[in-house]
Amino acid sequence: MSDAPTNSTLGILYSFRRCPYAMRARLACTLFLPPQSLELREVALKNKPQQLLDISPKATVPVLLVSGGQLADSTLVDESRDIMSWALDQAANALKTQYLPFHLQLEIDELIDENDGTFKWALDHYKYADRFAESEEHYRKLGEVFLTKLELLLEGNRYLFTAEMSLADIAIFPFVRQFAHVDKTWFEQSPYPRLIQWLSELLESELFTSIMEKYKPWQAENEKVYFPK
Ligand SMILES: N[C@@H](CCC(=O)N[C@@H](CS)C(=O)NCC(=O)O)C(=O)O
Repeated sequence: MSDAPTNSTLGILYSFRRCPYAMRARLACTLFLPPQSLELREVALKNKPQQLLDISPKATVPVLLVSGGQLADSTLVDESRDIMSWALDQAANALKTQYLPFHLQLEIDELIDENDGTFKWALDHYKYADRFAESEEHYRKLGEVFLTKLELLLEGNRYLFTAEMSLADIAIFPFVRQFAHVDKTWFEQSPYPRLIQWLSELLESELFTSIMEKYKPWQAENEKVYFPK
């Protein structure tokens, strides 16, 4: 069976439901692509399909294989931020202007860099503190540097940079969600009321619900799942 994306879809998205990087890719694809543009392949990280390993030796998710007719002509996009950019490139100009306003591009990029760098490091250490030298509180404090920054941004706007959702919100909230889930009681009473509200609105949105639908791990013989709905 050929593994090339079919001509009727824009490509194949390998994803993992609970991965925050995969969430941001699914969020962007849902916002910027027409329904059923992609074939979605849910991956079990402990049992990655050979088709994924063949196209992407580093084998992280998400991975997007953009259709090129034949597999040899297809383009591999194996970083979540690049998948977001690719999806935004497919969108109409009005969406591009909303989600990545020209005058904010640098700031949005820098905030996502910080999320993916120091905040993700603190998040992983907070979540698995028993594997590291310092206490849970120590790593949580390090993560709070970023939470404080987000809280300040939200003082000025409903979303991180403007009154409307931008790429920054989509790229970052799946990671804040993980941070909040380490100790929900602590998060709920933490001194970040705007952040709590922002996260709760995003988590309750139809957009988030739609990308969290559960699928069985992909197998070539199963019926294809198309995405977004
Ligand atoms: N820099 C990558 C990171 C992706 C990543 O690390 N994803 C995790 C899952 S959340 C993964 O695939 N890990 C590989 C594994 O667990 O085998 C991106 O932004 O796409």
